[in-house]
Amino acid sequence: MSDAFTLYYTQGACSFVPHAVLNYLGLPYTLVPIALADGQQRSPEYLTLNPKGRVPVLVGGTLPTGEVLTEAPAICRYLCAQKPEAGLWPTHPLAEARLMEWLNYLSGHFHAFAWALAMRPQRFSPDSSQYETLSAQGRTHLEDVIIYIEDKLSDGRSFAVPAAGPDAPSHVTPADFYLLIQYRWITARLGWPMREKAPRWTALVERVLALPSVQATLTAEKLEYWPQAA
Ligand SMILES: N[C@@H](CCC(=O)N[C@@H](CS)C(=O)NCC(=O)O)C(=O)O
Repeated sequence: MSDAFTLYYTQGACSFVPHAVLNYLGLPYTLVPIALADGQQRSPEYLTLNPKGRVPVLVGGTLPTGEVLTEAPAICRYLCAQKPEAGLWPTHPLAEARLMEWLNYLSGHFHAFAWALAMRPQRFSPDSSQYETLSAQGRTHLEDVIIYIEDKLSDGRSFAVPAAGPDAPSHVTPADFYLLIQYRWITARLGWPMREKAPRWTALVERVLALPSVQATLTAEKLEYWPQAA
C-alpha cells in the first residue's frame, strides 16, 4: 500500500478508536482535525464530505477515489482488513460476532443512547424543562452500562472479546480502544470514581494503555491521562 489514509478526527472523541487502529496496524495516514466545539462538523464543506456531521471519517488509502467511510465500527473493520495478520479483528466466527456485539453496544447503546441522553438531552426533547430529568435518566443508564461491563469482564479475560476456543488467548480488538476512550469520557466529563465503580474495566484500560500504539495515539491527540487511573 502506498497511499496514506486520511482520518477526520476530534481530540478525545470516538474517532480515537480508528485512530488507535491505524497506529496499532502501522498503516500510513494523515489526520485532519475537526473542531466540534466550534461547530466545524456543520460547516458546508464538512457536510459535503459527511452529511451526518460527525467524526470519524476515513478517505484515501486503499479506498477507491470518492469513497467516504463513516461510522467508527465500519472504519475499524475496513482498516483491520488491510492487515489481517495483525489479528486485531478476529477471524473465528464466534469471536468476530462477539466483537461486533461489543461494537454495537458501545457505539449504539452506550454512545448514541445513554451517553447522548446524559450529555445532550436536547437531542431527545425540544422542551428544555425536561433536560434535567432526561440527563439524570441517561446517567442511570450509564450506571447500568458499567454494571454490564463489569459483569462481562468478571471471567478474568484480559481484553473485551473472549478467547474463542480453549487454546486461543484473548486478544486486543477495536472494542478495547472504545472501552478506553469511553472510560475516559466518564472520568473526565462526569468525574465518576471509576477505580471504585469499575475495577475490572479499569484493569482492562490499564492493559490497553500499556500498548505503545495506544500511547502514540494519546500523544498525537495531546490527551493527558486521567488522574483516577494514573
Ligand atoms: N455512530 C457514529 C457516531 C459518531 C459521533 O457521534 N461522533 C461524535 C464525536 S464522538 C461527533 O462527531 N459529534 C458531533 C456532533 O454531535 O455534532 C460513529 O460510531 O462513528
